[in-house]
Amino acid sequence: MTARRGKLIVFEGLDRSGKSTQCDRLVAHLRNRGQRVEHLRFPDRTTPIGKMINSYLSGGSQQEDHVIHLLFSANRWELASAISTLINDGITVVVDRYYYSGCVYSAAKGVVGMDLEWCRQPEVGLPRPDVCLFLDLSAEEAAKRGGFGLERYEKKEMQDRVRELFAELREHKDEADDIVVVDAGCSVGEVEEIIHGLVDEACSLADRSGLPLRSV
Ligand code: NYM
Ligand code: MG
Repeated sequence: MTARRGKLIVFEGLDRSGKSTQCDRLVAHLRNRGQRVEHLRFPDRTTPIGKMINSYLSGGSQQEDHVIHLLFSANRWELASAISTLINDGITVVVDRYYYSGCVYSAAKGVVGMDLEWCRQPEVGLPRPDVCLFLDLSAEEAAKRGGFGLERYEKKEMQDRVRELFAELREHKDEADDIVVVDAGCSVGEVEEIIHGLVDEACSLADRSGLPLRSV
């Protein structure tokens, strides 16, 4: 029997939608089951590019809109081959935000020419998720969870637009069935249960198909 490859599982959603909590819980759950799991998040603020992104998000520096978009993308590309290696070695990778955030947050700024399609181009070729779990919550509900933070983009109008664009991205011809919407308005435990079911389904589908890791 050939060893199974790991799976690439992505969490997406607005700020305050519960992604980080659910990521932590899924990682713990899979590890409890004896699986080898790596937990990543984007932006990865620890690399030199990630430090530039962190400074931009926290208001410490300015960046031209195309430039910051490409830096977010480059921050994924610097980890792309490491992700592929982990997966080929049988390790599942759980990621808190990925290129979907990259597309919608940049496109939500409304810069002329920077539509979803333009924003998606630098991401083409990245490791493609087995499943993207979109934790769906309105900006109003998200704001009730202790309010948005102080980072750039954490404003109601921006979050509303981001949510609309996530919906548009789900209709994109190349996103096929990768993105699954999860109602993030339920309790943490209920959302977790739903996620376990969806992840099991996506993982067994990948195992049955026997397909190698694909590219965006
Ligand atoms: N963000 C995140 C982007 O604008 N582009 C990207 O490619 C990614 C991965 O960064 N408001 C935005 C979304 C968030 C912010 O993410 C920081 P987090 O998960 O809140 O640390
Ligand atoms: Mg945030």
